[in-house]
Amino acid sequence: MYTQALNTRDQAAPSADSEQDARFQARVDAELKIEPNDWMPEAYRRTLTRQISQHAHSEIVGMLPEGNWITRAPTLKRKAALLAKVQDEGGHGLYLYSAAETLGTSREEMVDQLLSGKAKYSSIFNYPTLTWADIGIIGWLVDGAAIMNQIPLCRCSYGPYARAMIRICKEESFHQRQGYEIMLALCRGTPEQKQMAQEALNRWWWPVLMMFGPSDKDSQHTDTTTRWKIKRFTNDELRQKFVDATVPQGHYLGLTFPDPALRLNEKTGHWDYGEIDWSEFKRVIAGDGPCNRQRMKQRRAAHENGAWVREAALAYAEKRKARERAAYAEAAE
Ligand code: FAQ
Repeated sequence: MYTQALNTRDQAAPSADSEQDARFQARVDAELKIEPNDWMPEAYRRTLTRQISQHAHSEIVGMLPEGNWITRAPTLKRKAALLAKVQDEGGHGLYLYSAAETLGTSREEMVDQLLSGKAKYSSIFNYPTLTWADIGIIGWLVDGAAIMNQIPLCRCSYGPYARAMIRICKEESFHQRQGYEIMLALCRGTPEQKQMAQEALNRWWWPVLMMFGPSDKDSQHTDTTTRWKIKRFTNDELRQKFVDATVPQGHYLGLTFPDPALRLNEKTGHWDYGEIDWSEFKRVIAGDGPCNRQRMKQRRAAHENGAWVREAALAYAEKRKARERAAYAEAAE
């Protein structure tokens, strides 16, 4: 474990109508935070570990599509911003693994689940970054969608997750702006640059809408996670908020969205959009997207190549501990 071991798994899950369950739900309903050493239903612990670890894996795998462009960024300024952004994503993964560890699963176990293909990560990171405009699109749309989904998570009932999300959202906001600024530069540039921006939007728009998860009627976890105030909005509610916020931004860039059904509904005030191809979503999360195999191969190689760093860090920590123990013993004599 990389964090202090705060908790172990509950041995026996109490029945759904137990007094403990009722007290727990009352705390959640009163908007009190649940902390690592508080009693919690086993299913709450399990679903939070699932969601937070998937979120951590998404940040880590999410470094790959953009990492692909660090050596090819068009200017020094763009390279510096992209490097900082990709490093932030690595940092987000680490805060999130730490938050998940407070629920009793070690980071090693979570990483093993990712590398063995058991754990999911966001579908969006299985699409290729073919041109520089894709880097603009990832910032504008992927980080934009991430913020829409993650701002409500700052109010999540589980304290360590909620607190991690506050810092993450601040950083995501910079990521979104740098992406939109790349898009602005391309759209105000040459006709070829504008065309590159349009083509990137055409390729990424639908996969970004899929990031919010299956439609509410197919979502397995939303009912329980909203009752426990982990999620505050459903997948479809967040998707709609994202479409409403993003379409005017795209129009300001002078771009068109690849959806003939997209129109402002005068009655509701929302942008109506066309049918999402859920068969594509299912294929991608089942491991058969355009880049799934490549992403996992790269992650496994990075993990193996980093083994010596982990060993060296552990050996150094042991040495420091031994030195501290010896100093205490000497002082006590
Ligand atoms: N991809 O019942 P629901 C980022 C799975 S971070 C893959 O609706 P839930 C930053 C879901 O896990 C992006 N799988 O599930 C960045 C479940 O499978 P399971 C990640 C998906 O949990 C930017 C099953 O489908 N963000 O972008 C996806 O209530 C730029 C049924 O679904 C988070 O993780 C998907 N898109 O709602 C980094 C935020 N959608 O576990 C680099 C936290 C659903 O039963 C560059 N997570 N599934 O096997 C959440 O808010 C939720 O977990 C949802 C899914 C909304 C993702």
